[in-house]
Amino acid sequence: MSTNLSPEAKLAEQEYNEANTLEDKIVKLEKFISLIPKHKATEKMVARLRSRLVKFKAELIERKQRQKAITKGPMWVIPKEGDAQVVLIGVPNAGKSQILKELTGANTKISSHPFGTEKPIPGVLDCKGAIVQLIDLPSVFQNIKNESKNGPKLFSQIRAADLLLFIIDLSSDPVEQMSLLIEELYTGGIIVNKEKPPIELKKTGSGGAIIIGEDKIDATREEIIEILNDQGLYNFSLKILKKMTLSDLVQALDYSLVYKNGIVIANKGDIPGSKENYEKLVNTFAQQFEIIPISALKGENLKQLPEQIFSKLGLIRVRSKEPNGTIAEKPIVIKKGSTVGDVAKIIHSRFFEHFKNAKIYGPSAKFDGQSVGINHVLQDGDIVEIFAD
Ligand SMILES: Nc1nc2c(ncn2[C@@H]2O[C@H](COP(=O)(O)OP(=O)(O)OP(=O)(O)O)[C@@H](O)[C@H]2O)c(=O)[nH]1
Ligand SMILES: [Mg+2]
Repeated sequence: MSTNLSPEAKLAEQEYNEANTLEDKIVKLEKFISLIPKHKATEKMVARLRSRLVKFKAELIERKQRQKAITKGPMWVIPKEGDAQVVLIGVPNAGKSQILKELTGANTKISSHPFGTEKPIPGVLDCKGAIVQLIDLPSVFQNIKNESKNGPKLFSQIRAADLLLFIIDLSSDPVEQMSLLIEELYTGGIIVNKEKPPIELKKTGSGGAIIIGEDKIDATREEIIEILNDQGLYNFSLKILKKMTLSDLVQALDYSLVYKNGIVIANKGDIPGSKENYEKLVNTFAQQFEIIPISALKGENLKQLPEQIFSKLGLIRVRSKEPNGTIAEKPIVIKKGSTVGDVAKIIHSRFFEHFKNAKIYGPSAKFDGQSVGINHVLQDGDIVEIFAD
């Protein structure tokens, strides 16, 4: 395997082969993989090694979960409250705490020194009645996974979030910051604004390997089978749904990965030179991310931020109208695509079980008071009046 590798990579390979604990194997294998030059000739070898890494990590997670059931540590990660949880991610001094304070009034420490925030601090954002929990986080820095004792907890907090806000400091290189944040999150198993490579995998009791869509992947049948065998799968049916590489397949099999949505908030727009940095950021990342320029310090562009955040959460706000004509003050917050039936269930099971019809006022109604059935799809801002027997 080690032909054409640099002396450092060969040494790393040897160290990996000699590692005998699971943790050590993971660290050494990650290092070895990072030292292999990435090009066409090494692609399959890297995919194979990554697939082994996936297996080791799955074993480690399982072991940790068993341990966690026995020992419970002190609370650091903030449990979700309200309708959604959103986290602020950025390098030291980017302005995360300042943003939390301006948007929610929460009491968090703002400091001109880096590493001012030491643990997550929550604030509450009222998005036209929807309650969004906004969380200020300690900063992310290079190799945080291994260099910070809080790294794993920080990753847990981010993994639980419904939306990630990347706070970028426009007074320094924004592309470097974004690249670092994306890379560091990846080491914590977090992938941002990307779709999981689509496959369908079923374990079968016998019959060996059935592969459908083999032509969509740039690899031989044997190479695909090897990867699945690495995961302990010998009898399976695998359907590959889109064009992908062997590395994509390994990623799709890695159940430790989470896929998150994120937007970029480009902060410190008041500083001279920030405009050039903003343009640089847009040129490199506008395809993958929505980018919103602000100045937290000067309060520029902050007013519409709660609505911009809410619109990325994939939720809608619906208010119910009672028989006496009063409209509920607090909206019901549900997933986009929800129906009148979903709302009926939330209000009272009786409304769902004995549903007759509903009247709709607002964006999804053709006209105010339109009568609709149980499967009518609602939109943000709708008012619903449900009639039941
Ligand atoms: N000029 C300018 N300064 C800002 C802005 N936002 C924040 N700052 C300043 O930048 C410094 C760092 O702000 P914080 O909010 O503490 O940064 P942080 O991202 O929370 O930093 P850590 O918690 O250390 O990771 C403070 O001195 C803030 O006053 C802004 O929009 N413009
Ligand atoms: Mg802070």
